[in-house]
Amino acid sequence: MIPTYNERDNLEWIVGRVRAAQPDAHVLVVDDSSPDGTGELADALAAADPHVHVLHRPGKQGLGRAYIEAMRWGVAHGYDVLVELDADGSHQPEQLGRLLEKTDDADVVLGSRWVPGGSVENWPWYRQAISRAGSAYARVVLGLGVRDVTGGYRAFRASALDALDLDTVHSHGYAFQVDMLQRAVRAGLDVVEVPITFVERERGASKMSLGIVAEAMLRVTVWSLTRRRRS
Ligand SMILES: Nc1nc2c(ncn2[C@@H]2O[C@H](COP(=O)(O)OP(=O)(O)OP(=O)(O)O)[C@@H](O)[C@H]2O)c(=O)[nH]1
Ligand SMILES: [Mg+2]
Repeated sequence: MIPTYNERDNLEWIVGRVRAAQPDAHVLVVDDSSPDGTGELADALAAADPHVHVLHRPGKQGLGRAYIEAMRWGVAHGYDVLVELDADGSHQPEQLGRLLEKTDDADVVLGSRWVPGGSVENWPWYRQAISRAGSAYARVVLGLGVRDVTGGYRAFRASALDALDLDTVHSHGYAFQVDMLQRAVRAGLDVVEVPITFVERERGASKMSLGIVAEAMLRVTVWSLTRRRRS
């Protein structure tokens, strides 16, 4: 599942890399009516390759909504494993095999920057510090026992998605990744991390914003308080 918003310069490159790395896998592009024509390019790729599929959404509604729709589509079409992958090259398709291997004995496999062997390329020290600190905060206050809490390179066994109650997921950016993870942990699913090398985007504009970071911090804090009140 590759969510896209204005990724025309990256799409063909990333889809080609997934197809080369995992020839049996199918690709689902989920485009939110990108003004730059990413959706039309995705249609052209799908027309030329039966392993490529496209969902068009009416407007930019955030990463979380796009992934939920993609997951429902994947379950409805009978796929066994559903993988989240950014379009900008940060998640290397050549490392997809590492995640897929582990889905034999885990329900959720996290591509992790912050376990031994994992790393980030081309991030300034302060961005690494913010990401590590954000993960540490969410890990501690939510009791998650996982190093990379906000990462977006993840594989889910389709059979495990029921336990996550997708209907009630309302978070969008990094908060979406934290939300899915805490649901998996609370449901008692097997969650494992595998090291990945995350590469900062080279082309196209970032959709990361202060709002996305604020949403994540606020939601994590609220979740931690409700969790404490319950226990
Ligand atoms: N469909 C859809 N895709 C989105 C939306 N927002 C972001 N994306 C896609 O989600 C992926 C991750 O977004 P990025 O902008 O790379 O966010 P990021 O990785 O936190 O930020 P950078 O490190 O600056 O790249 C990319 O493939 C985006 O095109 C959205 O609202 N809808
Ligand atoms: Mg990115």
